[in-house]
Amino acid sequence: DLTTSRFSHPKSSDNLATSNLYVANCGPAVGISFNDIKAIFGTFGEVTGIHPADESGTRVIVCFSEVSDAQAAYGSLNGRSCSGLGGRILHLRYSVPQQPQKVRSNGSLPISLLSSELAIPGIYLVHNIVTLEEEQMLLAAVDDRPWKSLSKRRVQHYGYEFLYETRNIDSKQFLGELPSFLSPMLEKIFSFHGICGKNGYDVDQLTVNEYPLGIGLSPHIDTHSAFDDYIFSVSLAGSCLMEFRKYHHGSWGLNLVDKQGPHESLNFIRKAIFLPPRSMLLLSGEGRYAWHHYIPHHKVDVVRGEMIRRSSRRISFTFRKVRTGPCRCEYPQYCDSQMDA
Ligand code: AKG
Repeated sequence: DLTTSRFSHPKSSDNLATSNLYVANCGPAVGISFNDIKAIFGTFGEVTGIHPADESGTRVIVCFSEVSDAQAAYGSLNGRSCSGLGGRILHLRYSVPQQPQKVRSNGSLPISLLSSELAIPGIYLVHNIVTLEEEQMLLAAVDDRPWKSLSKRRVQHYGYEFLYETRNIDSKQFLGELPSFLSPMLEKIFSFHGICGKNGYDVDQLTVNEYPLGIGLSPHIDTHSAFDDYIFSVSLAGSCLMEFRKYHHGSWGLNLVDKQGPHESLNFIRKAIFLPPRSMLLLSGEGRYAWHHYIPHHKVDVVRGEMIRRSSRRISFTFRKVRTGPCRCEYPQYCDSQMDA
């Protein structure tokens, strides 16, 4: 078991001064090393630690020994172009340490078969959303269309192309309506009254992924500003495990006091669910906005002691609705709309 401290950083920062600053638009993913951060913030006082605020590499927590030093840095740097960082504009808030929590080290991860066992708010698994015949029809339809090869898997995009470099779509490049062979599936998706609202839910973007045996998918949260509240993913032809993880803020990074290096106390809550063929996973709410999802690169998944060999390929149909305005979710620390605002 690992003990980690966590931080929250409420938006109303002005009257909440603490010795910890949450800094957005700053981190290794935007070319700013921890040493650069230490050099800039160190001019305001003793910096005792620098921690990633999440996995994005673009947000950090900078800890000072004195509140007054954090206030000085806040006053000088927040919303201003920072000459030591090539003119980059940093967005700061005060960050509040929370009670340390015990976190499982996750040597062996229990695998859920039902979304009620997984117990992540907003994640639902529906078994047998399509019949065997519908599955064959859907596979034949996509196999009749051109695939685009990525380095490890093949994809097709409908409605709008998903751009992997930006993890977004180009809303000006409409590829056309979703094809009619999808209609039976869309009707079933829309029938999730109660979960998705009484009037059903419209989707206008589909990514089809083909995973060869042993290939998974790296951890990600679908970009908040790109897609709306509900993401539906139908598994066809094969099964896999999907894992979810939620980062404990402040649990890794450059801890200057304990002389820990980056990644030394990497710490997540992890959960996993088994996705059988013809099932549909719905990501919404906290599960869509605050949990990373990914597929381990396994040839065999061990589910409750049983070895389940993956088939030669798994095809997933991921349906999403392109967002038209900024995201206003309740998870600003994961939200590019609210960070960039
Ligand atoms: C994505 O396309 O972003 C996914 O997460 C696909 C998930 C899946 O293959 O089920």
